[in-house]
Amino acid sequence: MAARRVHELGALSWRLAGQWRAGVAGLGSGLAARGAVKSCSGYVCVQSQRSLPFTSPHTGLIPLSAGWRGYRTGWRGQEEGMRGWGVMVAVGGALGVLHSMNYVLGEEQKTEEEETQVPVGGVQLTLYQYKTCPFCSKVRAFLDYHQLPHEIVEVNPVMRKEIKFSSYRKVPILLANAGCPIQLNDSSVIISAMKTFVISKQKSLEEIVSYYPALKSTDEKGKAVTEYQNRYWLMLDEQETKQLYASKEAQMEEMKWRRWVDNWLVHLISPNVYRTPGEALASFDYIVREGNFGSVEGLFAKYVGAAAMFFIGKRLKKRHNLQDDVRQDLYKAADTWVKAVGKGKKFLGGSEPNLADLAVYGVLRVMEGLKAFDDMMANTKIKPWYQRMTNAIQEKAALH
Ligand SMILES: N[C@@H](CCC(=O)N[C@@H](CS)C(=O)NCC(=O)O)C(=O)O
Repeated sequence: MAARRVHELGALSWRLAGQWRAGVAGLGSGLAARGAVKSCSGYVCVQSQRSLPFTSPHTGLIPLSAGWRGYRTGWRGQEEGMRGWGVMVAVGGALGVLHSMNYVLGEEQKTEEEETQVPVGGVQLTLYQYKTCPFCSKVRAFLDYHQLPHEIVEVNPVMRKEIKFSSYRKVPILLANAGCPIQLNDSSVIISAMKTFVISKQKSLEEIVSYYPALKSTDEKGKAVTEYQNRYWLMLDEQETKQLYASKEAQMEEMKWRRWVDNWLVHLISPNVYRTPGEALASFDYIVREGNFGSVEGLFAKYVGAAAMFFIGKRLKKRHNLQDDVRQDLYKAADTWVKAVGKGKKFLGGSEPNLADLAVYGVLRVMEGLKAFDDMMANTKIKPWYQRMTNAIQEKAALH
């Protein structure tokens, strides 16, 4: 049991979890408790099936206002997400009493401001995540760039009790609460649905989400697979589409590269960050530091998880047909991406990042601070684009 759990620990080990589970079938079933979130009407609005919600009618759902665009955003979610890490202590200790006082005063002002930042539709977003999970990082990059305020709940990867309300047992999960919670599963569905919601003037979020149904099937090995229809498609009318994309090609290109991120780029992360025993240990050290672990749990995770992932990384390398030297695939992907962006352009989206830029950035960012990231920066042409992305997201944050 303990070994299975450790296996689930790595947020970078999203692939591993399934493999491990298959190996020790049955042990984890107790963890996947079906849950329900009580809504305003006392009814369960959140999907409790493994499929995406909203294929069946929900009682008590409040249609979300299309006035989302009009509201001012803030960074409360981010700040609260960091609360557990003792931000106050760090800031107070580092900057001294005077600075701390300024900070406290600043916080008070911010709190007042935040009270005026309630979205028109009353929609509150909560992102359930592992900080170092590439899928979650992708969603965060999207939310941050679009200045959509959100609370962050760091899920404990061992028990995952923070998402016990959900029968969908992966992260990211985005809960949009407009009186009743609407649950969005899968990073690309979350991004497509939320982008549609930000732009579309006609549709409620509930309606938008209904356009991304979950399709369940079994693969050739008899394993259950869930696919989401329209995953990369934005549900916009002709006029909205024309406003967003300079051309049909630009729209298709964005979809193509978003797919590439999910089908190829993410698979390069684990084999690269767990490439050697030393790198695997450094990766798990980072995962444990950033994640929501108990202290004993964390220690256990660090060493056992690193050892397990070193071997699993090799298996993943084979499964995805990576070269023996996995760095070469990472370098190639980075340079392929730079080439796709093009010479005279800042981003694939032109002067502003599009959803593909945000997806690539979100995935690569989880390697920051690790050797694989430094090697990629040193051996490819991706650095200027990456820096522009970092600046673009920081500039948005600075506006608030
Ligand atoms: N296709 C999903 C993949 C999400 C995913 O695999 N998440 C991993 C964490 S990185 C997870 O929650 N794994 C837990 C599990 O498989 O039980 C997405 O894009 O959101």
